[in-house]
Amino acid sequence: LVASMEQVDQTYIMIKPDGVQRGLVGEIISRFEKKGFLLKGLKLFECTKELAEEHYKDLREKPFFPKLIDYITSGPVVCMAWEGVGVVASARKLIGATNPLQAEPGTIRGDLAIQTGSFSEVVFAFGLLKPCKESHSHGKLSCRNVVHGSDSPENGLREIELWFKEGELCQWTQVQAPWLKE
Ligand code: RTP
Repeated sequence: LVASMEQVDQTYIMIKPDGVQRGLVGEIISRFEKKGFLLKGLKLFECTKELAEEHYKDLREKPFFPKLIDYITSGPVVCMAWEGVGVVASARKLIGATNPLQAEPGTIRGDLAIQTGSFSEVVFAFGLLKPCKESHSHGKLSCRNVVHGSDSPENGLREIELWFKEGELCQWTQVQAPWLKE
């Protein structure tokens, strides 16, 4: 019964434009669903530059920021709110490391992505450049890693509020076998 006494959190998960373009929407939703988290909100959405900039405001000073904004606004994204005990950290584990080439097999990025920018991935493969977080991206777009997940419960709430309007989230509970919560 330990889990039921812990705090229930919410996290904002977003399938990025490359995930939508590559037809990975079902696969990615399925991983969170099968894990057992509760889906509270879901929509396909084309975001504005302003919204993308607000979402990533902590990265404003990063050299890859303009490319990151171009990437996130390059096509529709799938916005999701997921709820559960420990959902923020658990979702980050399911997603895997930021750089898909470094993400462990079994994670979403480890299983489904390699792309780190059109030019850079070739250079990385030969060890001539450090990928992603550790250096500037030389590709046309910032690190394409199919999915986003909030990095703290506070950011989970902030991001859900940012991406969803009132009335877009459903307050429902799942009828579960009692042993799932033991
Ligand atoms: P996310 O917020 O999307 O889950 O990613 P994260 O915490 O794993 O990584 P973060 O450092 O917050 O970066 C946000 C997104 O920016 C892109 N990125 N590009 N050098 C680069 O080109 C570079 N580094 C990061 C990635 O799309 C990353 O997910």
